[in-house]
Amino acid sequence: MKGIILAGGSGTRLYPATLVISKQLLPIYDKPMIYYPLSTLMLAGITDILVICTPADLHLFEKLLRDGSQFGIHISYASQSTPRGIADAFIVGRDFVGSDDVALILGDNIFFGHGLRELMVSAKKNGTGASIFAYRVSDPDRYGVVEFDNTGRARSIEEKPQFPKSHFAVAGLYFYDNRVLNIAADLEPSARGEIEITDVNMQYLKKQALHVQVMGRGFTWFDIGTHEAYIEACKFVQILEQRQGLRICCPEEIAFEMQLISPEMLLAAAEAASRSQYGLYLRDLYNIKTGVNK
Ligand code: TTP
Repeated sequence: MKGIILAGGSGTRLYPATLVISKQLLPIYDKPMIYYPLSTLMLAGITDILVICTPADLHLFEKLLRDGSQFGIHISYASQSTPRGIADAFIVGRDFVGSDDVALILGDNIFFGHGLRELMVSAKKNGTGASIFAYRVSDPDRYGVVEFDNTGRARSIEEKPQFPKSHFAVAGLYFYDNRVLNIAADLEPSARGEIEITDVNMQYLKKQALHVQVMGRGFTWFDIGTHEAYIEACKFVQILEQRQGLRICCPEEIAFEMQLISPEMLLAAAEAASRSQYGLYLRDLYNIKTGVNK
């Protein structure tokens, strides 16, 4: 399965912070925002990843993430000339996906919770169709909203409805079979001029091939569109990391735990960031895992 991180967009709600730099390059507490969706895909076991961003930001993403080999994965890049909509990921990324299945994650979405890896692995295993996740939010009208029937199956999905039929928003992490390429290619833009991921999901729903799993209250999902959401996400990561002394969504650590990189590569990453707390964390990890501090 291939993975796509959609990290374009204009970030207008975060102006002027995002006037000259991509939202997904802003730090969430101790690391760039894009590390979080990248870590999520890595936890799902996806090692071939396409980053889609604006043409202006391309060189910055390449500078930050390089070819991915430092994380034991392969990262390639494509640019989206205008923010045509989330489903555009499958038009821009068509050649990259080829004949594979594909997972898409939005570059400004953070997922955290015990059991996330298992949830994603089961979504990946679903085989044909699409697997998406619903999360209860207090403001569903800002999202794609899923309505469930009384057996727990999705009955409808509506994009930003004025009168939402439930509190369950569709989160920005989607697993699709290869049919998504043709579904996206045939979409017409919506009234707001975007090709909508909700229209993709509705096609799967019509084919009775849409699996919607609810992420319960043990999970955290942030969608960083506004200044308030931005600072909340920063605070969340800070509180969690300071309380536990463990970092979350640290791609070097995930790569090491998943045996994608060697202890020597972990040490090299620690040395490259040696003057920061992040670097010290990687160094401690190396010491513990290689028995230096047993
Ligand atoms: P949005 O939050 O819909 O848009 P945005 O990030 O550009 O922000 P604003 O509304 O403030 O202008 O996008 C959600 C995510 O998807 C975000 O990570 C950007 C990305 N995206 C693209 O890369 N291309 C697109 O065409 C769209 C619509 C979004």
